Amino acid sequence: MRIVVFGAGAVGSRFAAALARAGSDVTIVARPEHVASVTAEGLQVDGDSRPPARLPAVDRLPKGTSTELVLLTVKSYDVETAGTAIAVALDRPSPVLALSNGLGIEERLASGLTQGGWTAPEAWVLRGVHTIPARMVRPGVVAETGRGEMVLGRNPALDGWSERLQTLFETAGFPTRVSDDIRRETWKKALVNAAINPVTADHGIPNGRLVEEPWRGQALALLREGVLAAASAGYPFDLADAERSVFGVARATAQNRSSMLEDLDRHRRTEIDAISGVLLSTGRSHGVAMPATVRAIERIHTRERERGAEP
Ligand code: KPL
Repeated sequence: MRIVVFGAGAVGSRFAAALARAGSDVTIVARPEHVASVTAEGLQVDGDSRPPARLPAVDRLPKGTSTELVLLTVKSYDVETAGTAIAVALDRPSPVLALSNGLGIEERLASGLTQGGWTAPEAWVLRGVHTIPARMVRPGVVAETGRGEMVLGRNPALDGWSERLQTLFETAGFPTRVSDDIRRETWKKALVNAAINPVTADHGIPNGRLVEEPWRGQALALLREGVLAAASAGYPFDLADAERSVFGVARATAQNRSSMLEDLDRHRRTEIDAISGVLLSTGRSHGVAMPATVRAIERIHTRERERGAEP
């Protein structure tokens, strides 16, 4: 399958390398320094003895690009702009699988695609969520930092695509399932991110250390509030199940540094607003008190300022 991975940072590059090795014809759209290394030496997976994956890399998608699928792996705050760039560049609409962290991603993507000229963007958007971790070692080299799962939603306008993509990801080595309720899966993943990411980013610890105190207690306080907010929006979760999900992901990605911690280390803006920020505004609008979430958001914004994060 011809695939464009739009926003190939660490995670997008892990997918790109695995899909290319499994036989897909993959192009990545990435930051200029990553593009330069991949173009010169290929895309290397750290510790993999095979030669680097050779694939086209560009920092802008050229007009008239032809593809069968776009994997969207940009940061949540870039989803709308990316949608516009995709719609402007592609020679005709194709399915876009949105894999970014956070809530409200489908709406942002549809808005971007509309601004780029697509008339019925909802017909092309598929949502997926995953817990597959990766780290950018240096431009051109990505590390696989644990195990995870891909969950794909459905779109009635894209009949059979979810199963087709399930096979695609499974063949590339990623455990994948199709869900009939991707909105709920998106909330569940947001709860996991809201518990893991701010705590690991604030304290500079890998995900595995979240099982230890005092971080465990901090993550649980965020999770409890997140579960109340999700319930207020019509997505009830059992707290014990949610706890098992959070600590299951923390263990399966023990060596990984969360994307929020990596963002701070690279002086980049984090996704705190699309994760904890949306949980907070949802909870507040239903009268849920969320003091731990308020503090976590403030701490991460302070860290962003301390690191001089790009706006
Ligand atoms: O989604 C992640 C992230 O870091 O953003 C997890 C799965 C928590 C891996 O770190």
